[in-house]
Amino acid sequence: MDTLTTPATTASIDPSSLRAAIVRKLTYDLGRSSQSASDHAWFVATALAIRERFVDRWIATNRLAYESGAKQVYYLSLEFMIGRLLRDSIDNLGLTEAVNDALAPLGVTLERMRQAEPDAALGNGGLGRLAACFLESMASLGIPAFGYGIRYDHGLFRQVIADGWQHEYPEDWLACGNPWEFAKPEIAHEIGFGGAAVPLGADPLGPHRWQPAETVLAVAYDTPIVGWRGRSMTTLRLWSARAPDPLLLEAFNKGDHVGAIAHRARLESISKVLYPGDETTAGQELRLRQQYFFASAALQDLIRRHLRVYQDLSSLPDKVAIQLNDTHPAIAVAELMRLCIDQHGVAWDDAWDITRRTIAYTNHTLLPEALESWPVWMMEKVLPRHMQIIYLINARHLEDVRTRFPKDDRLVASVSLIHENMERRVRMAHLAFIGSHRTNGVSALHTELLKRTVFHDLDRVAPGRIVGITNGISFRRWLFQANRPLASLIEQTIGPRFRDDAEALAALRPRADDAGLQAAVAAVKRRNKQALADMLKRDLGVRLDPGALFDVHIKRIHEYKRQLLNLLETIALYDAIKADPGAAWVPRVKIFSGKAAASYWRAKLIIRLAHDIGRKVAEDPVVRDLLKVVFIPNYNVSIAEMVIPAADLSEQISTAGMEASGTGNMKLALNGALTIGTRDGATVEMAERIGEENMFLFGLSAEEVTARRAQWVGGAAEIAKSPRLGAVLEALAAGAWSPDDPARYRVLVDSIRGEDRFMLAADFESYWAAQRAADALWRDQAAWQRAAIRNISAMGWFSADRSIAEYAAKVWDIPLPRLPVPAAEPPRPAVPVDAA
Ligand code: 26Q
Repeated sequence: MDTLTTPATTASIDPSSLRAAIVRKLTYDLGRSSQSASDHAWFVATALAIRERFVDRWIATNRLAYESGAKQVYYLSLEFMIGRLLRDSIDNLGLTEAVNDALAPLGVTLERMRQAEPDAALGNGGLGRLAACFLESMASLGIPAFGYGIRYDHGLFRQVIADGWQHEYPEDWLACGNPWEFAKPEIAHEIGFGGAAVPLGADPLGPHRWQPAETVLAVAYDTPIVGWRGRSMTTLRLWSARAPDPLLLEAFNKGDHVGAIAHRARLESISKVLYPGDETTAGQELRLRQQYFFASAALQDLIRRHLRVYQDLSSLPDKVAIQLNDTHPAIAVAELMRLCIDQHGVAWDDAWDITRRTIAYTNHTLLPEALESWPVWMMEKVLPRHMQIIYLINARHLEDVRTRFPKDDRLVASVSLIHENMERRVRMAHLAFIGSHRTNGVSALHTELLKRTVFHDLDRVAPGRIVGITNGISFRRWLFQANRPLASLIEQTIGPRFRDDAEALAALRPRADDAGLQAAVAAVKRRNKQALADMLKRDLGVRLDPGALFDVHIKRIHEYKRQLLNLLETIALYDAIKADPGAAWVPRVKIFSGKAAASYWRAKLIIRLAHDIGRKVAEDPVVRDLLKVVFIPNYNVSIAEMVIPAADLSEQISTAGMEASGTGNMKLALNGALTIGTRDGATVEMAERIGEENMFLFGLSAEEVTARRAQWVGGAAEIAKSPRLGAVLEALAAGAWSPDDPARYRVLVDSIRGEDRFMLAADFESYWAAQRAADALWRDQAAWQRAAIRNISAMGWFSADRSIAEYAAKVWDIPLPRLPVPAAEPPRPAVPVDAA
């Protein structure tokens, strides 16, 4: 089957045959009767039946790529934040109606079944979700691609809040099986650790024999990812660790029963759990082993595939593009060198040429504490051959720098792969930069700052290597599926073209003044807010007024993301309402959701503060109808899909210069929320397209933040100028918001009064003013909805399809395949929104 001519039609799907297939799966694959099947069993049966509809296409897509000699993308990522896949697959195949019709006589609904699918959270946050959106976009654009990662038994922890404190519990997403994946036990690569490497000849650049002390197998599990209109597909190949010997039989027979299996448990621990860090300092040996484990498996896999078709590795850069998702897979640079030289007899210089032309690297952070580096001693212990290779790469790299920039020792030290300080460490960002032909930032501002800071000197040494590719999001998941009523309304207003070409949303802009459309957008929003309120009533027992302004702050909890600034403003607003309860206050619901890294106690304290504030506000009869604070526990992709369509206001308030891009900012604006935010990350580019007058931007710019830092001003001076903030901090420090433990928040207050690294004091007054501007606009509903429509209309550029097209052109050198244009649909009769 040629995917380029696959008709994008679903006319051939007949609900009764689909129903029969689902019941067959339920009966013969699951051994359940349709009378007693649980929602989960129905989900699995449906997933298996749907899977049958795309397996042929998946195999054909792979074969086509293989036979046509097309260049393949391999996206290496330690994280894939997939979420649920049922609706994604059904929608992208155009089967939603057919599935609904198939299920109706069976007494199950798609929605109930959908909720039974576990949320695959093999990631921490933005970086992992981006990887998932990119796989879907590559499938939609017809770019042959594999995502390579780890099949963690336990993804991101489940967050439980007890008495306002976060507790972490393991997530067990595989407990009831995973109907989307195909186990491929025959695809297993050996991954070595430790031991020693000896040269095979006199040339230090020549091949070595590495005798690892231990070996583990990386076993493949494939999940097909369906692209839009089912035109093409990609594969998520996750590796699971398996001990080569299931049991040390000799030890077992000698009576050491536990020891005999402990060996296995140790090796298999590599794929047990997602490392629960998000931009925090941490580096443990297990994480290094995870990184090498999947990078090596990926490279062995793609080399094997390449050599099946092509004779040698010299053509690798023409047929393969490897994208490193941050430095987490950066060891791939040394591993590709090792495989070329030690396993495939390639000479050093050729191997280096192949490596650099094949690999590209995306940087997602500027925070010094999140830039990975590994102690040289640990690298020597775990990966002795790789450490040798890194030394050799470095020696040649520094020799080149010394020749081109004579007598510049500062430059040499700054671009060296080894950081020589108290402890010698390998700088993984440097390794990724030196070992790749392109390094990209994820927004325009972030790219600019990369050139100015972490990669300033490397940029001098290798000018032109750094490019900017602003992140994007999957419109299929974040608009078509998560907000069907809005997507239908848009379709009724401007026609269906935006479903294939996101930029077509621009046609909404001239309609922003249309009172009828404003009312319809408001009605959709109201309906989504009601749905969220119903869910929160059911799950948390809180009652929300869908007429209030829903102010949403959802993302990882981190000091630079400044949930604390939002909470300080909440207290100030509480004080203001108390001081003048009769004023015309806009009723607000402040919704927070997000996880703190398990070891990040200040972030956990911020979560506790949200709960303390929530409780006190809810107990106050004067305030409780005007202000509510809700913390939704266990933030994940599915919660985001509920909250984002219901948001009026999107909080994007990071300290300028610290959020590389943000992608939640895009999802919220696409769903018609107005942004209150700083000029940071991709929010800057959103403002260029949306128009600042349709947003509430405030605060110091990245440059102003840098200048202020240089002056060592601290928070005290700003607090002195803001009686409002002074009062809030005093109350917090005195224990007014934590009477059970008055000292609880003193550390937070002290840091604002002291260094104020995150500029909360400096930005507080302008944030307050921006919030009041939001109140003012809310009172003029027509103006608010006009701004919301302008937001939606300007978001087309932020589709992940555009990001991927840029990667294809600027980094991978892959032409975009021409996919069939869907047949023109007959114009639809206007449907009232509520029937959509
Ligand atoms: C590093 C060292 C040791 C242990 C863990 C880590 C680690 C783990 C995860 C470092 C970073 C991450 C995740 C980073 C992340 O999600 N970054 C976000 O990436 C998004 C996609 O580009 C951006 O939109 C966000 O701005 C950025 O914060």
